[in-house]
Amino acid sequence: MTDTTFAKDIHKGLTAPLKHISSKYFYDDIGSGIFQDIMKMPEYYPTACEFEILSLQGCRIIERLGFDKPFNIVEFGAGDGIKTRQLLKQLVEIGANFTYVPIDISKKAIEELVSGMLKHLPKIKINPMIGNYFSMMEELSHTSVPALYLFLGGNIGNYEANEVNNLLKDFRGSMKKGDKLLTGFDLQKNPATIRCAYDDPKGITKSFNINLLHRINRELGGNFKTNQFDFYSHYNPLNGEVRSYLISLVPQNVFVKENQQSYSFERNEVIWTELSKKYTLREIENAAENNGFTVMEHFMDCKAFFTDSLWEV
Ligand code: AVI
Repeated sequence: MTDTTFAKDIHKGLTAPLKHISSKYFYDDIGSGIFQDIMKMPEYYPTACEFEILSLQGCRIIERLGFDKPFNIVEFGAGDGIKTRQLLKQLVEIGANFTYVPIDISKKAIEELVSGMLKHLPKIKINPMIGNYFSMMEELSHTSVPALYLFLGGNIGNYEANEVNNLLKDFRGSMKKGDKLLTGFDLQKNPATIRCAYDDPKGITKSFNINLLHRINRELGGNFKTNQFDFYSHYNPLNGEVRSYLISLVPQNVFVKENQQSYSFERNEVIWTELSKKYTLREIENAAENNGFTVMEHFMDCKAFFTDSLWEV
């Protein structure tokens, strides 16, 4: 079935002066599968770092919540839930009275997450919500139950600075006094480490990007010849930004049936596909303060590559 928003965004992005496809379109079923492979790559450190934080420091995070009555743990975009499970397991062990509320736009993703979670933690209370984050948050903000909101995995790094502020302001607007937000931020580190994570020797990240073109072919009737595109990723240590691109190797025209439109590419013309921002602790603190939060604690892995930063309102 055609997704018309997708068709419109592709048209807008491929007719812009700097061609662009939003990284949110990486995650169809095939792209989500490739992302699972990325998370298993030895070069892609964020997953292992956050797993370590939640496994080894979960108790300390729980202590800092200070909730003395039943509470919700609300998670945005939980993925496969393996990392979150480390935290929930520790809550179950201490007999905490909580309900896990995973939110995702995809029914399939939620169903898989819930069955995986119940397989490992059969006694846990789960109240899954399918839909857009903000309408779900709006709904939750009307309850008097305190909440810990989780925005893990470094997803915040995929948003531009103005989008980060809008997102945090929206979170803040739906949170009650005493609610907490735990956000995963990838930290600035040796640029060579970051470069390898986003341009791996096996080309898995390249196929993650090329899948965007396959997806346009599959869903919008495009005729991209994907072997005529290369992948390029660049980390700028001065601003902490990884930016990734597809490069047209030859001058070419690509027709997209759904849009009844041909798009022309010059040789070496780029399509920008992703931002993945790496933060300093100071930048994280500024983001919190500028959007009405107070930083309680940064929970970092032993290499200080990644932080789950706990904020309160
Ligand atoms: C989902 N997101 C946090 C990943 C990241 O690290 O920015 C997506 C990704 N892109 C390339 N590798 C992984």
